[in-house]
Amino acid sequence: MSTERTFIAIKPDGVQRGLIGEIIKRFEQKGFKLVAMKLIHASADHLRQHYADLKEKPFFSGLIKYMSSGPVVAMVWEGLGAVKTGRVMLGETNPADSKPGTIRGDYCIQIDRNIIHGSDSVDSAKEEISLWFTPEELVSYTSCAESWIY
Ligand code: IDP
Ligand code: MG
Repeated sequence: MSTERTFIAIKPDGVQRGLIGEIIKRFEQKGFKLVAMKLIHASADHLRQHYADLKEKPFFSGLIKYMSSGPVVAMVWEGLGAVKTGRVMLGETNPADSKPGTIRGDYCIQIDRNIIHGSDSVDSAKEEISLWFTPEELVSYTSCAESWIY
């Protein structure tokens, strides 16, 4: 495993339902390092770019409407295997297939209201991070998760 960065976003329903703290807590307590974070009401155009690979899907317009319906918490988390482990922490795309203990398994029911996004590969993480953040917004600091005793 290598140190990676993944793009995680709490979707509008997660924000509206008061799940920001719970979700951040899981990534923080897992041991990942928060590198960037902002609350942002993204435009439909921005979200069309973010989900460009899904533009032919029948649910695409509904997805853009959902994602632009309110603010999202956009974050970058860093650590060993952060992309793959982040996806495991999220659960499956369909909450009905997500095991208890995962974020989607614990907090949602519907595939079209599944409260959280996470990059699915190191390459897509890089693209998503550059879409949502400027290089200056990626903060450089040392966390306890990097100190010698850890
Ligand atoms: P992922 O978020 O687990 O990576 P993707 O297949 O990339 O799943 O789909 C992106 C998002 O599109 C999902 O998180 C979900 O919000 C929505 N979505 C995926 N499949 C469906 C569907 O069949 N109906 C409605 N929305 C869907
Ligand atoms: Mg995806």
